[in-house]
Amino acid sequence: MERTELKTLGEFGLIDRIKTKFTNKNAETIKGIGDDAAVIDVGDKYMLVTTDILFEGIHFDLAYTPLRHLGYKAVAVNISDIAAMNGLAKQITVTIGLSNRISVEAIDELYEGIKYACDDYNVDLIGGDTSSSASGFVISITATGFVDKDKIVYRNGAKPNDILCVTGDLGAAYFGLQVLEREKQVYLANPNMQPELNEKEYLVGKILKPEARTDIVHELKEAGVVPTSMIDISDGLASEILHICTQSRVGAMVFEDKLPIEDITMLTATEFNISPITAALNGGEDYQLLFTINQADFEKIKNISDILPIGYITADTKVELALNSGGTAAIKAQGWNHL
Ligand code: TPS
Repeated sequence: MERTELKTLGEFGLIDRIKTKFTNKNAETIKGIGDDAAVIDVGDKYMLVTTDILFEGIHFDLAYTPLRHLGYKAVAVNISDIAAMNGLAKQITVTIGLSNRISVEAIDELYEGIKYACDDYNVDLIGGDTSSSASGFVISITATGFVDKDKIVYRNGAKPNDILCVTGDLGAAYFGLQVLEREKQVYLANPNMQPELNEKEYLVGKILKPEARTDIVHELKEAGVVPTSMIDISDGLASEILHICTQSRVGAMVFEDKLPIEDITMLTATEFNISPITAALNGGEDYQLLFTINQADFEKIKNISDILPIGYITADTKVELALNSGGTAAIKAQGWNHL
């Protein structure tokens, strides 16, 4: 029997391999594996289904992650996937894997965060499962949502000359994580030291309590426009642009000087001696929406704050960054890859 290391396939290679083994049998299944959410025809609307799993040690470290925030984030990242299809989430199920390290009070806190997110995003908790876990704490959420049939947006609709937009700043969550990791090391070396997080609050907030951009879904609807393609930025801008371009069979030109990076992100990047551009491209966990839109429709939304043009789609399949120093560099998928 052949044995191939998972690393040789990577996360996306593995998804493609699974996808080729299944074909859809039901006419209601409009889209299965391969977008931010699956799409099911339920009559006058499409239903959207997505799921995300978070593992202790891979997605969060309980040393610096309050369970209230973890609950909120686990909901928000699913709602972000529904938003990436231009839909709004309505229901979630929550599955948790627990060890006896976790107290009843800690679980109460987790569900406080889940409830907070359910109220913020107008979502109902409708079920789930509970088990013990031998590999640390695990939380997996499935979300369902809905979108009008004529408003659904996939990853594969980008067209040459479309404008490429993001919905907020990038790289902050990455530096939030760096700050938390640094403070953890300081604490482990000397538990009496107080963590210095005050001026880093913005960054730490971005990693611990990300928001799903459902406000943008509402704004696009109000403006009467539908993007040609959309995705949410979980693995990093570079990786997500490549998903859109590969699936749409197009390329893109992104301008380095248009990448939205906050001052505090810039300052912290200098402190850590890490390029802020690399963090913006590959840091991940920004949970902003990345979308393409035709030029006429872009005119109708260009004054909405937080919708920022960063480049355009090209007919050839090169995906490039126009550098401040002149010239261009290829954008490569160096985003977060779990395998
Ligand atoms: C303790 N991290 C985890 S998942 C992910 C990133 C950038 C991308 C999206 O994942 N280690 C700890 N906490 C973290 N937040 C990270 C690493 C960074 P997915 O593809 O599963 O949505």
